[in-house]
Amino acid sequence: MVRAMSAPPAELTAADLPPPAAPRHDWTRAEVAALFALPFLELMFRAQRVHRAYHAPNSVQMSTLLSVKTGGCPEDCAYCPQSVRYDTGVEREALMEPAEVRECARRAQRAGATRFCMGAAWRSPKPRDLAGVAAMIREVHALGLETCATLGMLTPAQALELKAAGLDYYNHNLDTSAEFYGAIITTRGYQDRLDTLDAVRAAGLKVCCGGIVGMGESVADRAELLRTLANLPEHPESVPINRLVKVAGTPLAAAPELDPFDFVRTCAVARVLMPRAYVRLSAGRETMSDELQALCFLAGANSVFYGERLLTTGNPDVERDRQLFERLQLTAESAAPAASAAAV
Ligand code: SAM
Ligand code: DTB
Ligand code: SF4
Repeated sequence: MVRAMSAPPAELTAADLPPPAAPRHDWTRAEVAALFALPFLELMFRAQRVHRAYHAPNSVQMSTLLSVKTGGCPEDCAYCPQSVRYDTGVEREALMEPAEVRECARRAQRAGATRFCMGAAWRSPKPRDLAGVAAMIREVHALGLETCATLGMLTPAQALELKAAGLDYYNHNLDTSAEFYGAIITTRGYQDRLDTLDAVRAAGLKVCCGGIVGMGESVADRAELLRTLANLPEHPESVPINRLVKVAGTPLAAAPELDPFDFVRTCAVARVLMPRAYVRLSAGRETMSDELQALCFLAGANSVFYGERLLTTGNPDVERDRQLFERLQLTAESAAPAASAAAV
């Protein structure tokens, strides 16, 4: 006899699963190494379990990036097309005007983005530059978008000035482990990055901080990057995981090919270590297959950069993302109530 079966729930939620462990800030090297060493499917299961306890399982947050000051950066980050030291064909441009930025933000909002991130190729902003960016932030904030900026190192006073202008998030990546950092950047140290993160937190800004995979780092370096982030006094609200975009002219243009599953593993471990964070599938999506992106979402990535451009390199166009989301039945996270209240 065939037994009648009730329809399975559309989504397994926290209520269907054992309670997850609470977020921790005391991860050991051995524990994080053990996560990376798990069989792939086991790691994916654990990441998915954490993901469902803390997040809507089929929803993705969308941020749009704009380079508001391009090229000519004095720093020597080996991956970056905007460093003045490498011949990459990126032209140096002046800081954009607030009205121009406002138009770009409005377009991003109409296309469905809920956060707008302004990036500048600076080591750190000069006082006049900061006033210019503060004016942009006021414009974007007034549209009802969440605001994010990435401008290099900040002093505590600069972080407060940005907060007062209406900044919600500050992006400042650790990029890799403290041990490997010197092989990628020599013009600043890991402690400089940590000091800026402290200043950002102290100003009451939300922290967006992650790194890059595929620069020739070891699995132990990836584990140390994520452990450092997870052991901060508070987890970053947003953790961008970038796959290196190999740009001709940069020292990393010929970096060894990364196994795509190792990228997925990095997303999954980030999800397990920082349950509440939005893990952003960041740079490198343009050359990823839809299947690889789907695996990243399964691993707990729940945010993307949305729109044709990152800062100076390409990103999937809006139509390709629309189709991908439709095929995976993913929905775009809507704006936070306070943000969506403002007129578009
Ligand atoms: N100049 C500021 C800074 O370095 O903090 C802000 C802009 S910088 C371009 C922001 C981040 O972009 C870097 O920390 C790095 O993680 C990422 N990035 C830059 N070039 C990249 C590339 N070729 N591939 C992947 N990520 C990249
Ligand atoms: C982040 O982690 N990735 C974004 C954003 N934060 C600022 C930048 C990616 C840049 C990729 C290379 C480029 O387009 O210049
Ligand atoms: Fe400059 Fe930022 Fe690029 Fe480094 S990553 S060279 S600091 S723009």
